[in-house]
Amino acid sequence: MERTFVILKPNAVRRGLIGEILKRFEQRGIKIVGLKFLWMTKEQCEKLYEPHLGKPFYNELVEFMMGGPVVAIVLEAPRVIEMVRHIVGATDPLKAEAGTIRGEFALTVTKNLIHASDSLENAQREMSIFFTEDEIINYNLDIQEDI
Ligand code: IDP
Repeated sequence: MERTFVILKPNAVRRGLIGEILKRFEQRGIKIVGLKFLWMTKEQCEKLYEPHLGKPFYNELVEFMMGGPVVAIVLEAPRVIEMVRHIVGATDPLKAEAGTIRGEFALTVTKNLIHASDSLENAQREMSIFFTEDEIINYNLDIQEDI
């Protein structure tokens, strides 16, 4: 079973899209195993976006991500990293397919509503910034036999 890390960015919270986005993961049969509502510290933000340090959009991105509360989520399912990236859509909302979260609700690249890990290595690195291992909850979904 694979895990991935997701953040609902501050504009997703401000626009009242928490439920809409969580619904899309739940209805797909993906299990929520970690969930936190928080205001990111500068340290957390810099760690999360460390691979982008020095890029032209870095400062704008960090400022935006620290401009309001976010929802940090750990999801669990088979092949969940790729599955969630598919549900989220392309980084640039202009290129995100219709039916994806970004394809339906996002307009600009910086404010593309949601972050989702792109590899096993990054998923582990990113979730460890926000969750300790004992904050990840182990339980069974009722639907598990049927997905
Ligand atoms: P991802 O979120 O789809 O994985 P990444 O390439 O990891 O995309 O970039 C992280 C975040 O940085 C993106 O979600 C987006 O908010 C921002 N970003 C990436 N590329 C650009 C850009 O060219 N201009 C402005 N912001 C960007």
